[in-house]
Amino acid sequence: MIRVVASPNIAFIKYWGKELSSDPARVNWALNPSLSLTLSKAQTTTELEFLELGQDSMTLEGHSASEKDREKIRQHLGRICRAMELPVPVAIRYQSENNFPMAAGIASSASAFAALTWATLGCLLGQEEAEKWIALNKRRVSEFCRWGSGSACRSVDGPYMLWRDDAAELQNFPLKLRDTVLILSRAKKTVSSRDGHQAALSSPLLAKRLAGVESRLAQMTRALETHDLKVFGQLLETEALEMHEVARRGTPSVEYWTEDTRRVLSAIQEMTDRDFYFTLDAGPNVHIISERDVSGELRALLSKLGIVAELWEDKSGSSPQYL
Ligand code: 2P0
Repeated sequence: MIRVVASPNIAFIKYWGKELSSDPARVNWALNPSLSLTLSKAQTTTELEFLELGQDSMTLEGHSASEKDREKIRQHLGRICRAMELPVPVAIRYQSENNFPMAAGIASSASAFAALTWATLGCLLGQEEAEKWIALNKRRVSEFCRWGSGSACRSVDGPYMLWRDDAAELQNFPLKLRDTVLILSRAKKTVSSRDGHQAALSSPLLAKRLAGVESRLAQMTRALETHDLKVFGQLLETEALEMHEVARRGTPSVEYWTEDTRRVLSAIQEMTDRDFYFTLDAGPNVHIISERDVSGELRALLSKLGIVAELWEDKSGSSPQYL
């Protein structure tokens, strides 16, 4: 039995829009490069066992997995076994839990598929061999994760990951950043990321975004390398607003924000001389990226606005680990 823990990531430069390709090697192939911060406190813990007979047993968050989730897990595991040229198990026991609220606006698919990839390799090769193989084949492992969910390919290491084409690689920046999530809504996402990616393709703003995203990435990379938090923050916010505007202008229009999202963002934008900056995932919750602990200021801001919201205070993290 293999036990593994993996963390999700928050994108600074977003993956929004993927290729429509029937080539299995190009599944979840992003239209643009993306840059992310791997978290540490938010974790998915997955247990996996290959069985020689019997039937699959799969539980997610303590409940028997849905048919759709079973299919996804089976498919992902099968693809890795075939890519490794090793036999697909007759049956599996799979159990996975998150320590963060699913509706916290922290992408659970990234940590879920990173954990499943590590767990599958652990079952196939044995933990010790898997650790060695992963260390020697980081890009390949990132590619395996991508097959499950695009953003998962960035959860293979950290803190900073750059995903370009098939896989993501570690970046070295001198800053230690944290992510404080203002959980404004716990409601389930109205539009899945999958449908969001699809709708983005019809957005009249997508072409312009794609033409400019490399330049924004280069500027953000420079800002992170030179420890220029202010320039980084401005680029971070422009990027988040742009992704959501692309989504909004798609057909169908995808709106992830709530009234509280709008109010919080306006109030933050009005604050002069900030040293913390916002970004958003595909949801209404606001992620605040900063170097220092800004939870006090954020609580004061929420209270001033009369908004009741929990904070999820996270820091930077790294690669999944076997337990
Ligand atoms: C990102 N998001 O870069 C962007 C920004 C959400 C907003 O990646 O279809 O769950 O599984 O490849 O990775 C969400 O998309 O989509 C996402 P799939 P995924 O983090």
